[in-house]
Amino acid sequence: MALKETLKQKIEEFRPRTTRLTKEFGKVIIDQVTIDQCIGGARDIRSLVTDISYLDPQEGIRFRGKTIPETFAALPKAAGSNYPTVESFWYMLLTGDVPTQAQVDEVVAEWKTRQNVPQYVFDVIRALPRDSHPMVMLSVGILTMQKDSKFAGFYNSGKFNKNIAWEYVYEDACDVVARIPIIAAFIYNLKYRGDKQIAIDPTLDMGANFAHMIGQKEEYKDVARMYFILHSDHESGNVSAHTTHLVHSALSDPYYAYSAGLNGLAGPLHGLANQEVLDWTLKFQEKYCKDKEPTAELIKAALWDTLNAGQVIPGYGHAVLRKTDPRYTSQREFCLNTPGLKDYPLFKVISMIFEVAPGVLTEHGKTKNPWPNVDAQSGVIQMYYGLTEFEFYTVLFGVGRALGCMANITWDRGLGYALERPKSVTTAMLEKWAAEG
Ligand code: NMX
Ligand code: MLT
Repeated sequence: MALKETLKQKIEEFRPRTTRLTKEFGKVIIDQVTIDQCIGGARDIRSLVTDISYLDPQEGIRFRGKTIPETFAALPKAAGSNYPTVESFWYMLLTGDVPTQAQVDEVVAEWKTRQNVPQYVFDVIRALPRDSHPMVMLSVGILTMQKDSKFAGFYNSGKFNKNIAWEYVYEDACDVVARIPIIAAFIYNLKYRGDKQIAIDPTLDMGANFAHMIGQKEEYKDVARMYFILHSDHESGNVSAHTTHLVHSALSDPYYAYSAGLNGLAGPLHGLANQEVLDWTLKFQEKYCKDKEPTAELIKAALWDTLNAGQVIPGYGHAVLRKTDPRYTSQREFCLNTPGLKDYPLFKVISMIFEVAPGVLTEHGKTKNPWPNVDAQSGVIQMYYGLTEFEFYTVLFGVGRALGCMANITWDRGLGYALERPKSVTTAMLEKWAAEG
């Protein structure tokens, strides 16, 4: 059965569960809210639902119930590779099922029919100042396609019907995930390769084609597949997924929604941290290691300098995780298993930071989680393969994150989730409740 048909069956089977929960158990209390949470970024409040992925503070992410190693082991692999295609992962994120090779082939073929980015997108990106951040270019590129949104077209057709609205979100979602790597490659070539563009290779899967389109070598195909899968989803509360969900809850179409999500991903406390990690590490080498090898002592001093300047250590800490991020571990293992990368000097520095930073952050005493997150380990791999323009790293994150965000809003519409509109209170109200105990 084709992916959309399978999804239709899944959504229709699932709907009674959501309806029953709201109708029969709507008043069951699942959380309480403290003043701390109200002022402190709604941390830990259970108020979102998703079945695409779940983040356990100790264990880390599970995609559709599977840990990262289980995910990589379960999915059919790309031809000649140890890694699955992004397309097979997309099938699993949407349906919860591990696809057969034939089902993967169908998605790969379908994305090829969707990946032709309209020329006006390239024209608009080209018209931006060339020194715009690549995340601006990506966000604008996605937003520019809004005029052709199938969901918006359906909404404006006068035949809008809540029960089938998800099908139009799905159509836009598939277009977004198929096109976003093409737009990202265009931005990369425009900004960093003197606008030398490379045409799509229609024989390649998504990750491999991205590698091809940015002029990368063969080995980078697996890097792209791994990177996009690892960065895809981190349950619903993170800034990019939550923003996408929030904007789409107003029935703004997937282009409006994901462009907004990307704007959130571009923040230094979120996806931009991968760029900041490289910036921090290279500045550290420049300042402390001009004529000497990096040592744990030098790293410790640099970390304290950053903390004493009132700045955060990029790539460390997390709003939910309380252990090393398994996405960090997975990428670290990739480095350790890749001859050349294992002995790459920058990887040695990143590994040394991993040995030292948790202790320094614990002594500093502020962060609830002194362990590294995904961003502490992703940039070094890109640097090793010659993708040295680290302001581009958040774009890579954005290509991967499209998978999770698009899968989530497809299900949001499938299950008819409501407009998101939490209630605000005033400071005087908080003070009154505080006085009342
Ligand atoms: N370095 C220094 N201080 C930190 C760090 C860090 N890496 N992480 C948290 N803190 C501080 C934080 O600023 C806060 O200080 P204050 O009370 O003065 O405001 C205090 O510790 C408590 O924060 P937490 O409750 O531990 O963390 P929170 O949930 O608020 O924030 C992050 C989570 C991820 C925003 C935070 O850990 C951080 O800023 N990390 C560095 C940036 C980063 O790596 N972001 C990427 C996250 C992953 N991603 O890809 O999105
Ligand atoms: C993410 O992948 O979105 C980040 O780890 C941030 C988060 O989960 O809050």
